[in-house]
Amino acid sequence: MAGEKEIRVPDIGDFEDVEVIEVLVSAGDQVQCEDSLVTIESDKATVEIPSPFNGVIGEVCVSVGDRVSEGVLLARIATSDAEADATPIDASRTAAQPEANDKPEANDKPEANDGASAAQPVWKTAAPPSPPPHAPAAAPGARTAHASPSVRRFARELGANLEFIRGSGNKGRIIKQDVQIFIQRALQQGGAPARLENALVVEPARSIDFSEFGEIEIAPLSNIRKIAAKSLHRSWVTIPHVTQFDEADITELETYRKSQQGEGEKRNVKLTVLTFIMKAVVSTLKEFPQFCASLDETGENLIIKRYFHIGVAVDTPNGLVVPVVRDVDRKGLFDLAAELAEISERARNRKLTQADLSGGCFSISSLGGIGGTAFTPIVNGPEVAILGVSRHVLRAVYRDDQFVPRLMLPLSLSYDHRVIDGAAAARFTSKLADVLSDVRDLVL
Ligand code: CAO
Repeated sequence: MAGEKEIRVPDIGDFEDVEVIEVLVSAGDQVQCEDSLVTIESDKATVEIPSPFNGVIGEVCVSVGDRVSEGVLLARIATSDAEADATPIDASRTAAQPEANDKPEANDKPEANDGASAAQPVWKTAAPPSPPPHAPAAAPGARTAHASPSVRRFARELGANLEFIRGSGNKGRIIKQDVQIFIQRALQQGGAPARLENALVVEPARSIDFSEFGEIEIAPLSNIRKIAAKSLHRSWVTIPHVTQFDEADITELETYRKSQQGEGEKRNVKLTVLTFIMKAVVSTLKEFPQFCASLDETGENLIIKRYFHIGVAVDTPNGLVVPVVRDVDRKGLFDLAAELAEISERARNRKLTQADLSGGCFSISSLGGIGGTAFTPIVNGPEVAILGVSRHVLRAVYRDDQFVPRLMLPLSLSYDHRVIDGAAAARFTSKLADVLSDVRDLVL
């Protein structure tokens, strides 16, 4: 008989109060008998509940998160004469079936191991994994991936995130072949693992026409900025960063530096604080070799470098570049100062070569000449740490029962927490502060 029919949760064995994890249809959807309507999940299994009729869904009576038991109304469906005459599937067949019976949907392409008969209510005995901790919550109206448990399992095995796959099956359902094509494309594109499961899943940015709100100007990014943006972004999303703050008393260092001004003028070199910091960093790296290192591609080995090439962030009109000063341990302060001036000049004039930009062990980003009290620099991967330096400040420091004026240099050490523990980072900055406070270590 034609008319409206109710679709209720069939006998689902010993399962009671089971959560609806997916609603696969909406009001107005045309469904065929045995098309899946909702997926429910207990701690032992997931099951898709199929429609027992052909027809058009009039109302969906459950939502994701609802808990259901046998007999609960799932949906109302308008059936035609012929459809109503179709034998509804035997609800009792939904009782837990082994995973081997995980049948393909009518729309799936035949799969060697997935059985050949038409779809039945599909059980899967292992609960699906939780979404990755940083996966965004589905936004209202976000596309929900529709796929059978067998396809979901297949996607999970290959690490493919169904949210990013466009289904070619009936009503956009994702079939096995869609997953295969997605993985093939991902591998061809090289960088695509960023879209795979367990990787960071980022919603694409919305396109906004800002001119709707006022006058705008479009300024294309320089190539330097685009290249820097890519590596900064990669470091930001792939390295778990922590920043350790500290300060160094550089009162004596500054007195010494000023005393060398005459010598600097003779040599035509300006001995800046940064030169001393580079030497102090190398001296500290020798004591903490894990900061002078990179993780290999497997992430299982630390490659410790026995050379001391230091990258220095240089602010140029076209954007940030990080040329590398080689063998800092083997160079004197004036030679280093001259080299730093020369390489930063070439950076500003866009004269750096690839060799100038490679081979660094550790980077320093000094904003001291500009201002600020502290910041959180991004590790210059594949290095594992970077030192940020801010503007020194003359402060009253309580020492030996009295306040004394001391020149204090703020240090901000960002590090890769996969490689470096917080305690090691605190020891590193303490040691660095000690070295900076005793200028003899740097001069001798
Ligand atoms: N505190 C106070 N003053 C400082 C200082 C500090 N920590 N560091 C430098 N200065 C002073 C210098 O003494 C100098 O003063 P005088 O002109 O009076 O002598 C002035 O600031 C400018 O120094 P400088 O910038 O010419 O030299 P430098 O060796 O300190 O730095 C360089 C060289 C290339 C690092 C710098 O020019 C630069 O580009 N800094 C920006 C780096 C950057 O953008 N980092 C951010 C990257 S992450 O986004």
